[in-house]
Amino acid sequence: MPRKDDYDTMVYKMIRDSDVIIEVVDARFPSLSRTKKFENMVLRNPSKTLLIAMNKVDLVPNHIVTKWKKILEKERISIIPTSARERLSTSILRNRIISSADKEFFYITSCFIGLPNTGKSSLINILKGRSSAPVAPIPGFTKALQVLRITTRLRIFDTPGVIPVKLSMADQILIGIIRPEKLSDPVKAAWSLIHRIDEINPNIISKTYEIEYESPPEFLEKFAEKRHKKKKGGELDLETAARVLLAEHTNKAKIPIWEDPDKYLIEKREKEKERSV
Ligand SMILES: Nc1nc2c(ncn2[C@@H]2O[C@H](COP(=O)(O)OP(=O)(O)OP(=O)(O)O)[C@@H](O)[C@H]2O)c(=O)[nH]1
Ligand SMILES: [Mg+2]
Repeated sequence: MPRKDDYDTMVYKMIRDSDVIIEVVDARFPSLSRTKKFENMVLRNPSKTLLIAMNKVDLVPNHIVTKWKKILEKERISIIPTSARERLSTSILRNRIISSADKEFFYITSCFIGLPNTGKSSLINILKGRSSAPVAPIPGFTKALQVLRITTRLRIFDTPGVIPVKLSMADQILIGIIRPEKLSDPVKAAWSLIHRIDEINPNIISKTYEIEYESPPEFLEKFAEKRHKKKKGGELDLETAARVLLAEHTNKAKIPIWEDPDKYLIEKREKEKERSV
């Protein structure tokens, strides 16, 4: 498996060679799943265009998607809310890629970048009209660059997802970009997921699983009980329960959770105020 630096270098090269760069972010976590480092590389170069596909909008209520779109457009970024699953706005995306490219050149090269599991390969497959880029509910599924001819004019590069260094482990688990089986301590990872979700929406886990709890460890114990995850001696098998919870979140998006756009705006304004003092 290539090292993180190799992934970064690969993505940098792709951006360098592309006219239009599509950053695919998860519509549930539009702020957390952006990679500013790559965005800035595109924005520094006036001959390149950055489009953000806010994918998986089927997992978020419409009014939240609309709010995020407005907020990010104020930052002068072109946002296209999409759902590869429900084939929403995928032709809009294709047309925007083609219309954004420099008209002088007939051939357009574009690349899809973003965190693992955001739906890059799924979107490309829809643009192409048949499955060509392998897709899986497994973060880090695309391992190497893949070039796909979408039309005679348009070539698209699919890139492996890159995890930004700045993202905390709790946020990586929240966004679902780490394979649950790769976590060495699933119990701690599950606690941290529960804690992080409670911070964003304190009632959503108990509503989803119909379990009342005071703390993440208590939730996991009750969850193990409810799912009959027990060791041979009858003792609760917290490790298996934790893996089930993590897999349901990462692979099936079972808990309806998303970043609050209003909170994002408040925090952003506070940061700007601090900077101006
Ligand atoms: N609900 C929902 N799931 C989606 C959508 N698009 C993709 N997925 C699912 O998300 C998972 C990851 O999709 P991929 O297309 O493999 O994602 P990727 O960004 O190419 O992932 P890497 O190759 O790991 O970087 C798969 O289980 C897809 O079915 C969407 O619009 N909505
Ligand atoms: Mg992929």
